[in-house]
Order: sequence, then C-alpha cells, then structure tokens
Amino acid sequence: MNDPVRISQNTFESDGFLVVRGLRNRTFCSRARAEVCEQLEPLLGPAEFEADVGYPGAPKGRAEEGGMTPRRLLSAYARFSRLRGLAVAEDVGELLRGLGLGEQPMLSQGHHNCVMTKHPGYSSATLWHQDVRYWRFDRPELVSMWLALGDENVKNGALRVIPGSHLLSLDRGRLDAELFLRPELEENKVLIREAVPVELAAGDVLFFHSRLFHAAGKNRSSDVKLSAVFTYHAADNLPIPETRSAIYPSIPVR
Ligand SMILES: O=C(O)CCC(=O)C(=O)O
Repeated sequence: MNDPVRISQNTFESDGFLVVRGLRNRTFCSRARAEVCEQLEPLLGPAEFEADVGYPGAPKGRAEEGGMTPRRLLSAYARFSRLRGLAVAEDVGELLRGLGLGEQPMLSQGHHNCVMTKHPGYSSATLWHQDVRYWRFDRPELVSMWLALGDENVKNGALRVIPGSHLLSLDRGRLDAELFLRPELEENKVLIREAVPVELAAGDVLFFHSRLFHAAGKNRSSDVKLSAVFTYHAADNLPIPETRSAIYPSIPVR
C-alpha cells in the first residue's frame, strides 16, 4: 500500500507529472553546468535562438537586439558527457519503467535532447502547450525528464503545469493555429487557473507526460537558468517513418 514506487506510478498516472527530489547531487549539477557553460561562451552549435521560437517577448528576428540569445543547446546527448551518462542511467531507466514505458525505455534524439538556456533580459514566455503537438509516434505516450541544473522558481521562469491535463481531449477550437491554448476563451481560463508552478532545486527532476499542458514565464532574475531535458518512448511505440521524430535512432536506456 505504501510502496513508494506504486505511489509514484499512481501520482504520475493521475497528475501527468512527478517530481523526484535530489536525483543528482549539487556536485553533479555544478560539473554538468560547467560543461554547458563552456559551450555557451563562445556559443557552440547546434543551438536554437530566442528569435527562432517566436514566443511572446522574443525578439522578432536574429538581427534584432537579443535575437541571437541562445534558447536551447541542441543535441545534448551527443555533446555533454555528464548529461549523456544521466540520460541513459540505470536509475533513470528504473523510474521510466515505473512510469509506464515498458521494459526497455528508449531515449529519442529527435525531441528535446537539449539544454534549455533561459537568459535574463531577452528570454521569452512559453504559452500553454502539449509537447506531443509536433511529435509523430504510434501513440502520444512519451515522457520527458527535466533536470534542474540550478534552482528554478517563478522568478526565473520555472515550468507551470496543469495537473491531470494529459487526460483531457479538448476541442480543436480551444487551441490556436500553433496548438497553444487560446487564453482568451473562458473555458481555457478556468483550466489555466488549476496550474501549479514546479519549483525545483538543482538536482531535482521533473518527469512529465507528453500530453501534459505546461507553460513557463520569462527569466526575471539576473542569472541564466539551465535545465537539461530528454524525452523517452517505449520500445514498441515507434516514431512514424520520414517524420522529424524518426530523424535519428533512439538510444536504449540501461
Ligand atoms: O522553459 C520554458 O520556457 C518551457 C519550454 C517548453 O515548455 C518546451 O520547450 O516545450
């Protein structure tokens, strides 16, 4: 009855997310952070810029002030050795198996697989969305792991999630052209009022379902916020051939 694994599974099934405190210690995080910072200045690609995302508050083009602020360092698995180890680690595999990804969870190299770099000054807000909106798999049942490399709070743009929203089937009209929730609709306002912030300390991990609605604010602190994000699928839940989801082979987790 009080089995912590069972409790975690139940929480994840009903809420669509689970926070595991202290999955990695502060030493791991500061070393991983140092590796990331070495590639931030000077910036090494591949990267995505604030100007590319088109989110509210983002500079309109790369040539505008702040337009070249990096937003995501891509291909994290290939280029950061500590994060590569974490992404396929045995304890991560065990957690993912418990969250319903079957005996052999697989790491997708095509989605997330990045370090989110939310800079003060030019960071934009991310509106309410489900990650699966542009992902193409047999089933929309993927799980992302978000590791805080430093503390995350409302001030520096922590994620907010709507518990249980991964179970909703919303009419298409409640979403805009880009599949973000339309904030002006009364029924969406009611839904958004249920949101909770996910505040994390360095080393805490958030697991969340690919259908969970989530959003995040701008970074209003004076330090860059760094979070490593990886996405997983079950071995029998395959990417649809010739889509972006199938662009690289997935990696088995230990
Ligand atoms: O940190 C943020 O702004 C949220 C990023 C996010 O939700 C995403 O990339 O899917």
